[in-house]
Amino acid sequence: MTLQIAQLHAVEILDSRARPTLAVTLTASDGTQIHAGVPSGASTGTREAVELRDKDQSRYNGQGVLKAVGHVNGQIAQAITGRSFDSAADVDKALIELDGTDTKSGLGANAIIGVSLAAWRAEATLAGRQLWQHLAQTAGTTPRLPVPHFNVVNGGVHAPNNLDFQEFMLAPLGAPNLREAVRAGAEVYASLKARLSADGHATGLGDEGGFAPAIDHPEDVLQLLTEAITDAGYTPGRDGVAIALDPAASEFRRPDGIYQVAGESLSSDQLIDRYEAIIDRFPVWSIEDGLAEDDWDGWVRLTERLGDRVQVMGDDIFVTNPAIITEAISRKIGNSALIKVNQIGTVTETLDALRICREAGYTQMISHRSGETEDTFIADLVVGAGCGQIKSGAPARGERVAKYNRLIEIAEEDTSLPFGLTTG
Ligand code: 2PG
Ligand code: MG
Repeated sequence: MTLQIAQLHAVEILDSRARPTLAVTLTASDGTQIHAGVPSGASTGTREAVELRDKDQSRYNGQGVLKAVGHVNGQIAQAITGRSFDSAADVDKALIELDGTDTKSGLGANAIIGVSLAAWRAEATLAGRQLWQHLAQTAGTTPRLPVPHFNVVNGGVHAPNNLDFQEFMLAPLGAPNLREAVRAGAEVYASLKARLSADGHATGLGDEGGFAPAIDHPEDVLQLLTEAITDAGYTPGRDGVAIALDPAASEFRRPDGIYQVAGESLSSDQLIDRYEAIIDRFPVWSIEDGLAEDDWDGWVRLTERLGDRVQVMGDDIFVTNPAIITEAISRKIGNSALIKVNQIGTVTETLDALRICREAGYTQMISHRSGETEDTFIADLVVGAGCGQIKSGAPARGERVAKYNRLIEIAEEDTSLPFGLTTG
């Protein structure tokens, strides 16, 4: 099959946080039109592919993306329209070559990922396949419906409260299927809201649709969450609804290496002790970014101490980068990776990162960003990758729910798809 792109057009749109991002429209030579929306993070890893912002303070406080839009409509369109590609992977290759930098700072990772997402979606459409089927076929994976991880309490840089841990997620590991997992997430979300109100807490939402109560101690949130799970009629734990954390520890580590949690100053080892106590007390099954991205020695000890009890997942530390993940695996850092398409900048490299994890027995979770559009690419990606886990925020707010609803649609399209975690 060949992929011929007749036209490429980007425009500056808004993401879910009122910040500019890109929408890309690709027109194939047969007239088929394909759209893609580009996500954007707030708690970004320093080694992520570079998101190009205009820095023109007269527009959107410098956050405009007109330069990135210009790169799509100019250099990228010139280089790839009218040409015949063997595959979307070849389009990615051309984009990487055209950019010419290690960090995608030439054209901007936001420009590149927009075109890459559109190219993969176009290839699937032209082949007459669902995107998830197409991704599975290309990657040689067995498709699978994932356990959704619903981020129901927001802290850190995603909410204006004093909660240092960024994300508290519900993981309905014991659900028999996707539909019941979604129901569990939504029902516990409702019981959590009722409990927060009853305790006099505000029920305003953070960036990812989770509640953002004025609670300082992560243990107090975990207590509330565990009670909300029971209130909704579920069993807290791996047989029912478990909890996953993303403390996003890079955000509360001081330059002297000390972590600040709820007013306490903790060394890496003291923070690991704290996680151990949390796991003893609460049904936490997964901890993402438990330590900061540059605390590699701490990560080795974190993995040694807790790796056989919980999923020890790297986000800011791995940034979906095949080379960094390879190095981390060789140093026995973590046992799981969070995967975000815009952290690395092309779908091809994302599939590489997933493969490397699979081969090393590291689990993988596909992730949204805190700034999102209504694009549902990641729902198809997680099914196609067959990795069994996704996080896309709360079961509330359109840009979050769009991904979960797409998963429901896929489950309905193919009722033979297996559901749930993989073992490695
Ligand atoms: C994270 C993400 C997504 P951001 O830390 O995992 O939840 O946040 O997109 O702000 O980096
Ligand atoms: Mg994270």
